[in-house]
Amino acid sequence: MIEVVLWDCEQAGPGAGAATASLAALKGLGALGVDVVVVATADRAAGVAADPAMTGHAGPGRLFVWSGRPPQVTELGGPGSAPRPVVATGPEDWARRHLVGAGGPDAVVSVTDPAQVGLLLTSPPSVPPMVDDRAWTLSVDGFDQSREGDVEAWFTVGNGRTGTRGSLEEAGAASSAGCYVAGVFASVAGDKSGPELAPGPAWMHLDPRVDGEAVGLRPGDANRHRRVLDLRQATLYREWRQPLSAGGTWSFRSARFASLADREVLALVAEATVEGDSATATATPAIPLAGEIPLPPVGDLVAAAEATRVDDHTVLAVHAAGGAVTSFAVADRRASVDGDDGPASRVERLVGVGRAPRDGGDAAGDPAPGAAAALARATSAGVAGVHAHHRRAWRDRWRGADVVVGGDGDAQEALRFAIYHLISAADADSDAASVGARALTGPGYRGHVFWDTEVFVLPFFIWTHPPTARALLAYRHRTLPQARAKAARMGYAGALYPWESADTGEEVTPASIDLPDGTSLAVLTGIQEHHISADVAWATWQYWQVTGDDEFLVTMGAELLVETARFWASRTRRDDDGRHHIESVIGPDEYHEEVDDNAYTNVLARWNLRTAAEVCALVPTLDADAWAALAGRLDLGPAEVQGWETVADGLIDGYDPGTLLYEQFRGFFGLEDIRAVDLAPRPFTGEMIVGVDRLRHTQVVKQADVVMLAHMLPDTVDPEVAAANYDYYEPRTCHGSSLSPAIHAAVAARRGAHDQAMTYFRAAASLDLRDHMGNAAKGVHIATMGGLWQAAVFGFGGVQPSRHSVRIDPHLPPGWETLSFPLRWRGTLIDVEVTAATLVLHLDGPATVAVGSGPAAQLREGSFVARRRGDGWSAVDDLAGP
Ligand code: IFM
Repeated sequence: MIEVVLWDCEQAGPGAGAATASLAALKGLGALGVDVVVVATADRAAGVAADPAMTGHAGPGRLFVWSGRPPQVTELGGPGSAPRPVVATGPEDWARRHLVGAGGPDAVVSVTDPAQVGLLLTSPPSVPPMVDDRAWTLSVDGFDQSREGDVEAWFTVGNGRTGTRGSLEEAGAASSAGCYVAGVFASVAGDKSGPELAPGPAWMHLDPRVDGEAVGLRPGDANRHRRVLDLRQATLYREWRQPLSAGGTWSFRSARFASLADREVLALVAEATVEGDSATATATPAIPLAGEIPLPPVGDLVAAAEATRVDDHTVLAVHAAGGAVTSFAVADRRASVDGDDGPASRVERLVGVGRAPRDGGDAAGDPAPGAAAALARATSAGVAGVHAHHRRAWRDRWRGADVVVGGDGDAQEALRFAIYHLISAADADSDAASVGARALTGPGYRGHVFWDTEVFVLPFFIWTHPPTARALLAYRHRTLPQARAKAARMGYAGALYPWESADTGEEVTPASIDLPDGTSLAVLTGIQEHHISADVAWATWQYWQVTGDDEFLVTMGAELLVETARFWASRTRRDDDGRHHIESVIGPDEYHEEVDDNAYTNVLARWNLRTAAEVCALVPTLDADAWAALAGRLDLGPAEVQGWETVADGLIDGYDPGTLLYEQFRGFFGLEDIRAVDLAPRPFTGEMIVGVDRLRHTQVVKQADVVMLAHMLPDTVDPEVAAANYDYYEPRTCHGSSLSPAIHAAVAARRGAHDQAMTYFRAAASLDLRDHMGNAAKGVHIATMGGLWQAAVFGFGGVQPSRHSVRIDPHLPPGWETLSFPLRWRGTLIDVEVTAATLVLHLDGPATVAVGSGPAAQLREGSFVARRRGDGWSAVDDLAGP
């Protein structure tokens, strides 16, 4: 797919008197989201930039002028349109590095006249062509009812505001179609399982018919059925050809997406043809209109649902139990066209989405006007225009996030699948919702938000798209009152975040769950799993360290850190000997409940207390007035901050310097020492293999617990200690939680234990794609997606932030010939390219970077190289140097 056109205007120039065809093509390319780089000599560049003919270009594609020796680039009409010197060997190199990243082979093309490409692109087919590039697609051929739920989850198209499962347009028996709107939960009075993401209308529904007869996909007679998720364009394609009982062949193509450029817009294009023999030659395929979209049934979750016709569109309103409302404004443009193989029926469907969560959030009242306004925006752009803006938005996101692995196609596929779902999961423009454990890809965990978001998902956004990370932290800031209320209810100060939350930020963890044998099992996580407060604090600090967003620290971050520190100060108990303890908690390993001094909880609580104290000293230097106001509002004085230091110094952490081991909690080493690795092939569920009653008396661990510490606090848990604890706990861990394998991969990769790292990386990579946990149909495990990215970037890439610099110390596993990824460090984009022998960094601005175990160096914009020296790396040299 062409993404950038390099137009060498020296051959057919656009200067004074640009050819009309070229200008029209230029605008056409821009409208399709294609960037154009006009390549001019230095003397002509200024003239080109000033040519009025160049200013009629309205995007979403961008327009640049490249001039050589020394090379510089001007973005016409872009931010600061002055020429900017660039480091690149030529315009193509620059375009790949700055505009498309890895892209596809035909992403950048050079022409002497843009009309050459413009003619190809200005009238795209109504259903965009499917791409067939394994590096950028996930495809499923045929139709297997038993896997359909998994496929629906994998093929979700989402933009953080909405998520639509990849169900067939005509649904079918095996389908659990779902469309969710972030933050819109149904709440049924008396339902002890808490609120649940409310079902939306199946807006992508079509009811294909031939001469009034429904056409359905039947497993046996689907002679060609293929679905392709194009990860780069975030578009789901389908092609289906099937013999009809009356003779002839039904042929159908569709494409759908959730716009990333305008999160309130969804789109679907479908085209059906009947290729007839004599009996069906005149048959008319039909795709019924939006008025026939099924609404979710009125029942427990849905109080009312109605479809009304307003002007030229249909409005589908769903009133969820408890007060949340969604409105979908749907317009179909329908046409009968002459397809290549006979008369075709075509539908172009645009949808505007509005939402009003139960309360809180950023939308209230009637969501219908918002939906109608979104539909009007989409209609004026048209499907092709909406798609162009969407592709453009995704291209920018991939440019800032793509991880490229050379030599390992499976790892590449898994990483791009993970990044696709991460970007699809979160909304940078709103704090009305956060990312649920299965994002918006299925009903798993009812859409509830766990620590998965802060510890597993947020790091990806912190390093690749800070506005999204900030929005997710803003959700925690918005819900501080509920976290304070939970702490107060339990007799503590500060903020105790709910173990599970939904739209309002209240604790929504179920109190119990019903077991198949009719008994009920108490769920204690909502009462005892308190580490989530420190997890939120950790993510807050990570965000500030990596972005340097002082305004966030002053307006939100400091309050989050102070209130969570206050919680820990009140949560500890002081012994007569002056040591502090945290009792009756559940750590990440949920097989052991009600434990005392869980190492993970205590070490993070200590870190939280100390970091909050540091922030109390730092923020006054950033904005004294804002700090005075905050300290006044929170009634915070120096004595309280001093008290945090005392508690932190006294906190027991279970660490034994003799063995280098952290005891997971007090008494853990005295439990029956059976090892998960000796019991059954992992992963397994501890309750099933060990037995519910015995499990808590053993050292079998559900998921990374002490090992999490090594991952999250590498400055506290040094490499030798990390290795000792990994070696102790890894064989005892059964990975009964999907969160575990990727973290083991990251920790093993960081110490250079490549076999273990790759085993766990592959386990995490196949968790959803091979359905290792048996529940992929309920939605993709978004924490695993974030964990995979962390395993690649923090593990194999060896990236680690510190207060003043970013350290990069890669360890490539055998089989990975190259590993490349972009990072955003304090506003500077750093492209990291690793091979066995070299580490190359391209910076688009200044940054303080440490390589290997060396000291930090101040680097400026440019390209730098370090070379492998034994186990480590040399200092960096200027790549352009001798
Ligand atoms: O947050 C996790 C928890 O750590 C283990 N059980 C599943 C939750 C949601 O993914």
